[in-house]
Amino acid sequence: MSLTKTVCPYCGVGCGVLAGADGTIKGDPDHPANFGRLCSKGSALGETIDLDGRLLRPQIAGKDADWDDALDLMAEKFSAAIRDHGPDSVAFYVSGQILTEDYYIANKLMKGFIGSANIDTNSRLCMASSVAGHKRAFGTDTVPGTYEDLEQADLIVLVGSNLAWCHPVLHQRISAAKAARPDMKVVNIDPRKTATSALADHHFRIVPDGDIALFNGLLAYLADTGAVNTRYVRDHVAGMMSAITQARSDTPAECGLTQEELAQFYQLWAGTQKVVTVYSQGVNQSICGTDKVNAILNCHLATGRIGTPGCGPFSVTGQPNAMGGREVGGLANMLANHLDIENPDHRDRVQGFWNSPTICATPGLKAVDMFQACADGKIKALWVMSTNPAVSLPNAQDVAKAIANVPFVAVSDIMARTDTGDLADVLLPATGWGEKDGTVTNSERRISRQRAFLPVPGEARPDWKTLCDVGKRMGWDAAFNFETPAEIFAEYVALSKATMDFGRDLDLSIFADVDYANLIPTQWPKDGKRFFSDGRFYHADGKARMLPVSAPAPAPNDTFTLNTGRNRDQWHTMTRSGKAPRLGAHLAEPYGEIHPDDAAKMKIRAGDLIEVQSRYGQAILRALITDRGPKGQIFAPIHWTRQQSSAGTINTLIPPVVDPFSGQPATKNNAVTARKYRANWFGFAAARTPMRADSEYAAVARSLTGWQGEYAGVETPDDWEEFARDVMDVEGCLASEVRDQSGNTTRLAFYNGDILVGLFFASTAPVSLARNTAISIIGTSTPPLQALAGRNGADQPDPGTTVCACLNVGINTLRAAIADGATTVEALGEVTCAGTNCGSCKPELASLLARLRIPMAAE
Ligand SMILES: Nc1nc2c(c(=O)[nH]1)N[C@H]1C(S)=C(S)[C@@H](COP(=O)(O)OP(=O)(O)OC[C@H]3O[C@@H](n4cnc5c(=O)[nH]c(N)nc54)[C@H](O)[C@@H]3O)O[C@H]1N2
Ligand SMILES: Nc1nc2c(c(=O)[nH]1)N[C@H]1C(S)=C(S)[C@@H](COP(=O)(O)OP(=O)(O)OC[C@H]3O[C@@H](n4cnc5c(=O)[nH]c(N)nc54)[C@H](O)[C@@H]3O)O[C@H]1N2
Ligand code: SF4
Ligand SMILES: [Mo]
Repeated sequence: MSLTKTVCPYCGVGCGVLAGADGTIKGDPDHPANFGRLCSKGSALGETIDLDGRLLRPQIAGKDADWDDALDLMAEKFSAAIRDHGPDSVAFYVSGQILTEDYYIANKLMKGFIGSANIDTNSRLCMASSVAGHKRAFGTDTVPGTYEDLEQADLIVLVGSNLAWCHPVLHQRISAAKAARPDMKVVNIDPRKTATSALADHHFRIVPDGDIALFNGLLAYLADTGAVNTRYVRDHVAGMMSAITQARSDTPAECGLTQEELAQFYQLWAGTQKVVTVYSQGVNQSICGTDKVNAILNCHLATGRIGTPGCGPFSVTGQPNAMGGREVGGLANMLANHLDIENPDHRDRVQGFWNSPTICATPGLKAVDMFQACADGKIKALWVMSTNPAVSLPNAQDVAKAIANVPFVAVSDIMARTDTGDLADVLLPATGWGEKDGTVTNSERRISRQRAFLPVPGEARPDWKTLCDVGKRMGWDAAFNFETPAEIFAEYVALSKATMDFGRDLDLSIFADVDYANLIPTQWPKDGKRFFSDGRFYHADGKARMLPVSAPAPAPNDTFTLNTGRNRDQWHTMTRSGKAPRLGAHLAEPYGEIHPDDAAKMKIRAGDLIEVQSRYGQAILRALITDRGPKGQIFAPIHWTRQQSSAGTINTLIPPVVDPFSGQPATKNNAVTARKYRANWFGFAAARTPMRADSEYAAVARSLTGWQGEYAGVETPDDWEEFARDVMDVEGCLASEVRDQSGNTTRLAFYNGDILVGLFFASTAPVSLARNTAISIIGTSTPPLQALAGRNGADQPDPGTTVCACLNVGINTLRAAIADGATTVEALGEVTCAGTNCGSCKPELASLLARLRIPMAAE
């Protein structure tokens, strides 16, 4: 079958994918981001394109509706709000996961026609501090790095980045480069030891938000040891002395590294010309995120380590089109094509080009403020597109209430049920990945085509089309009269040409007259052109700026710090990755990583639950006792929503506190309290059909044979069979039950004929059961006694929690292989197949080996 060239819809690496309508997914060997590689999420894309759970028709007030009615209602409600309350009474909240063409239209409609800048994006939660830091230092939001720099560097410093899980193909490229050039050094700066630390020569356990103290210390060291490139600074940089003076007033040791570690890091950095500093959410998502960015940029500018191969700061973008959104002006404080809202010449030019009746003159509401305005009743009509703010914004519980408080809410999504969609007056079905066409820009400014390879399901429509249809119905026919994404792209490129004389970095002229259908992945401004190689920046004097920044006073916290982030195999709020059973199997529940000493103090044992609280809300999480993180810190993933869990939405705990320059929320370092959740019962269920996450603690997930669920509570249900029937769909099925004599455990098996369709285990202690075995016998005719013993017919060993998601290899299988003598990741792969497909689990295989490997006689 013929395969279509497209790009992966997940992370900002932007890997090329060859995809077929039958679900075939392969890495595109010709794509310069991945040269054929894919990670576990990319490899499992074929499992997420089914129509299960999709929104296939518009809905008004929860009922199926015609597109015409939905669009008329949209135009009517938005127009009425603007007429009665002014343009700033409406808002769009969009996403780094829409295409550039969607983004361009949303921005044009809001900024040029409605005349407000109240359009912001989830990139505010993601990249805003990098944008602000770049603008302060370079005069524009340029990401100068390329992926090849990562392979050419002699030192890569990964700051606040779990690249192994979050940008796995870049991680693979770095590990391949390091294997080929063992002298290459990698340093990882993160309060936690992560899968990424395994690749690093040094993991430096920084205290939360210690980054400015660390990099200011580095700047002072560079100045003190004569490592500053004085010629470069004289010609190309302003502000160095004040930055150094400020840096000297900080105490590096406050960052948590020992004097030896500081000396090691500073010597390595100062002594290596080719340094790339990669940074991500541990830097951006902070109360001082913008200053952290500038603390890093200061060191690169002071040494002239920017604009040459193998050198430079590199903010890696999270979402597939985070970069495209920045380019088209998706943020509330930017205008299209890297132009400035505050600059009247820029505004006039864009307005003239759009031939629009108006143009916003001041920045609009940034995400957190936008939802506060919703809560305050200032927003009368809101359109959310391709993002799930009721889960992903801080203080998520109140954000959900704020959305519910808006008189008219429209949500464009591909899924029928999301926590945000559940609050909408109108649901607008969007075509998803594989069904839609357009462009995205990856972390290295490479624009690639997403191409459709699937039929459009139901009545779904591309987001750009829905936006145009609403624009036309609001009275702006000519401006939104687009028939194809190619026409929109052409206008976007033309706008870049029409504004080139402003001398901005964003130059799309190579895309003029491009063959859109056959566009090959291309970097702007031009493949091979390097930004800042001539030492020219975008401030009026052509120089870059070093900024004086100072470390925040260490926040006294005698309770716990809550750190949040990502899992290897899930994507954000799981609306897509949650569909793939083998991805769900990696970590199937909302969990909190807690240090063994803290757990011991709180009498928490493996399998127990912890209750985490802040003044904003609470969550209940499975305790994952590990010394990966420091004492006093709990790390929890961001993925669980109210759809799959009853108490796992982590943002209910996070305060809506933001960086003062970027407005980006600080979601990595917040004070919480924690204690053991005193559950009186625990339950586990496996079934063929979906389950309900319904009890004080509950989490459901796809399994290889259907669904699985974990339950717990304080109040013990009176009747276990009734409870099990309530959370599982086993109507009309017969139940077999086993209780132990003490009454502490109850086991129920449900049969449809002789087919086992559901299993439920309840206990007064955490259910200790080989989950994978229970799951594996669902749908078989395993007889009741065996089924209730949690064993399969053949008495096969339990493979344990999945480590390799692609080939479904469990931890017990790996342990056995190590016990049998496997000593390398390759050997494990040969024996068990683990890690031999996408390779995303290799860091975990390596750390498992490090822990369990039998020492050789010579060691
Ligand atoms: N598997 C997977 N991959 C993804 C995503 C996903 O959902 N799942 N999402 C994508 C998106 S949108 C994004 S933005 C990226 C995010 O990619 P990353 O930023 O790499 O991921 P996170 O897990 O959010 O956070 C990274 C690390 O920051 C550390 N950290 C916390 N506080 C500090 C601090 O004060 N200083 C330092 N130095 N480090 C700190 C955390 O311990 C964590 O390990 O991932 C992208 N890739
Ligand atoms: N505490 C904490 N909070 C965080 C973070 C953190 O590290 N810690 N990270 C933040 C970051 S970096 C990010 S990027 C955000 C991510 O958070 P969100 O953007 O809220 O998460 P997603 O699940 O990616 O939401 C995307 C939605 O778009 C839908 N969708 C998919 N494709 C399409 C399409 O083509 N069209 C339309 N209309 N809809 C589509 C999906 O079904 C889904 O509902 O979370 C942020 N929140
Ligand atoms: S690294 Fe993985 S998730 Fe990111 S673009 Fe590549 S295949 Fe997709
Ligand atoms: Mo992100």
